[in-house]
Amino acid sequence: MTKPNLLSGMQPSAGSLHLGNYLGALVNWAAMQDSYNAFYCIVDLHAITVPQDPSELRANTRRTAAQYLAAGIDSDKSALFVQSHVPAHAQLAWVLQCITGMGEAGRMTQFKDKTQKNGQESASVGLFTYPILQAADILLYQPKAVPVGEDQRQHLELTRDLAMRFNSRFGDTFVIPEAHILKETAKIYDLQVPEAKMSKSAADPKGLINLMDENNVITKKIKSAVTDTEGSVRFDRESKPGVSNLLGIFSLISGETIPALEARFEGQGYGALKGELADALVAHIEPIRNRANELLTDPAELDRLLAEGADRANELAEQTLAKVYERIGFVRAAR
Ligand code: ATP
Ligand code: LTN
Repeated sequence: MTKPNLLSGMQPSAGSLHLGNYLGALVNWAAMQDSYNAFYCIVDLHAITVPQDPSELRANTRRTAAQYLAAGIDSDKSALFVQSHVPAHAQLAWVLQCITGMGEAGRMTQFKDKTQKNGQESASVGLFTYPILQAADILLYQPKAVPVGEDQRQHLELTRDLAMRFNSRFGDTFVIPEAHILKETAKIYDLQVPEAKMSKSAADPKGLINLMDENNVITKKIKSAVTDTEGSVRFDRESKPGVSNLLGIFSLISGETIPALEARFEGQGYGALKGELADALVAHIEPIRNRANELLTDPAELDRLLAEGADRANELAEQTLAKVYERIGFVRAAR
């Protein structure tokens, strides 16, 4: 039996992925690649919807690829590729923009959130059409599943709406994808502001554990994580967000359940919990960081893997785009 397709992506918008990206997305991506024909994309076209430094963007694209691979994405099983290497993304995005209503696009909350600080006047048109490019990313690969975080639910709904609209106007073309939203435990919170999700755009870098952080930095950040004054290690998201976040991270890293961890640390202070968690994280992250750094010493080999991934992606993407062009009424170029 052929495996169903799957697609997901992340922006190369920082030099390192953080523990939220890793536990919330990447671990799951690695686990799903056996049962799906998976396409994992580094969405550099999306990254330029906000100002980017060219040399940093280039470096961050390779660094993101290295971290995907180091965290277990297997380039033999899955197609790992850079979005700008597959021209069909921008081409399909144009077609989809022409069947999207202004009002519909204007309801996307991510655009509203991201323009809140500086106002919509200074935002790029690309930031406004971001979700339509994301719909193109997805629909080109005819995926059944799209594993994303809860924050992406609205973009997936738009993708489904556009796919159904195209299919009903022009004939069956796209598979209608399902969002595969990760379970609640995989939401990792900021270590300094444990009510907010861990995010690349956090104000204080001490709130994030990065996959590329050195061991002593990881330990220091865990030891200075915000807790509370009660002193007992127990899970209660409402009244003990800091300790609950540490327990959640510990459980995902070690595979132990939260009740088992609560029992283990009963009668001990937060120092013991933080000490053991820091050691567990260092042991888990160090080999990933080392492997990523090793891959980054040979950018030519990394680029070769990405080119291979792009070949696989282009093959399917071009088929889908050709069907779309045919259905919409474009004359095929004579060869
Ligand atoms: P930014 O803060 O710059 O918007 P981000 O750190 O939130 O970025 P994205 O690149 O938007 O990361 O997300 C990549 C993937 O990681 C998405 O699937 C997203 O749902 C997941 N993710 C991001 N942050 C977390 C988190 N704190 N916990 C769990 N999953 C997360
Ligand atoms: N907006 C997404 C990144 C993204 C994506 C995609 C995710 C761009 N294209 C296609 C899944 C499928 C985010 O996670 N911030």
